[in-house]
Amino acid sequence: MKSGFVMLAGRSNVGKSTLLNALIGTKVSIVSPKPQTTRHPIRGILHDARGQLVFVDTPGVFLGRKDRVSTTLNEFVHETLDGVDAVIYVMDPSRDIGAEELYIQNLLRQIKVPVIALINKMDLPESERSFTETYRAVDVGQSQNFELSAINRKNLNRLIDVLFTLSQNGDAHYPDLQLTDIGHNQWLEELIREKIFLNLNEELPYSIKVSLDELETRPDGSRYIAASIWTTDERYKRMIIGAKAQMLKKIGAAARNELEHVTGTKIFLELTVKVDPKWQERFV
Ligand SMILES: Nc1nc2c(ncn2[C@@H]2O[C@H](COP(=O)(O)OP(=O)(O)OP(=O)(O)O)[C@@H](O)[C@H]2O)c(=O)[nH]1
Ligand SMILES: [Mg+2]
Repeated sequence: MKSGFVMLAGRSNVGKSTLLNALIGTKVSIVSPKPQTTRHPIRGILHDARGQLVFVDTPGVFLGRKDRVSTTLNEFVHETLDGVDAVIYVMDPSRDIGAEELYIQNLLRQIKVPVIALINKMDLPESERSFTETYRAVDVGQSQNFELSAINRKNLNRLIDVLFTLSQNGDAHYPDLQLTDIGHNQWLEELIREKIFLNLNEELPYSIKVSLDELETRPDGSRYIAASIWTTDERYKRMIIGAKAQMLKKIGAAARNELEHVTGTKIFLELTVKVDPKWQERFV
């Protein structure tokens, strides 16, 4: 059987996580319009009669911030570029090439693994993807070029075919029902973090961490979930809670609705906002 490791790389916000979810067919990795949504590498596993492809979704290359989180992310991208069967370099035709794009292109030119250059978001009207031609001209020594839309899932099968041809024969890395390497609890934390990202407008989300405190299935099948939202400053805490706790309610309702939809059970979700200026040092 074929067994391949494929890394998704690219600038923040180009749609790597959306593409991962489309390839796996279920929500493995959270998605938002804000940069640096993905904070830790997350694997999604695709099973097929031909074998198995393990996709690694990575935090987007983001040079704007020099704090600990982004430094760690960029180091991670450096370290993991070697040792995979293929890299999919995801590009967004609605934004011009900038410093981050050049930085990642430079990295990609240095690696020996086959690179697939993929222009995403092709569902956007032409007027909104003004830089399509610029990206078509990109040369990082790629072995293939793709243009598709992760949102409407066009052309994914052709991409999967190519990835299987690039993969080696080998043993499966994961059992055939396993779709991701992140555990249930971590996925819950991620889902709550996604709702924070989607609802808050400020720079704030980068200073946030969600941790699960309690998860209990009650006799009637409903679930009780308690989680903490950690932030670095009282001022941020007030923003997350919002006037009359409206913001926190909105975040909680969005997470609860999605969880009820996915699990088909009633969910009670209790969120508490906590301040710890040093959470980044403790958790990252
Ligand atoms: N129109 C359109 N939007 C897309 C497509 N793929 C992703 N997006 C949107 O682009 C935004 C960023 O998507 P993500 O999947 O979170 O991007 P990412 O590359 O994982 O970003 P980071 O995790 O921050 O590195 C979201 O608002 C997505 O809905 C697509 O094919 N078409
Ligand atoms: Mg992502």
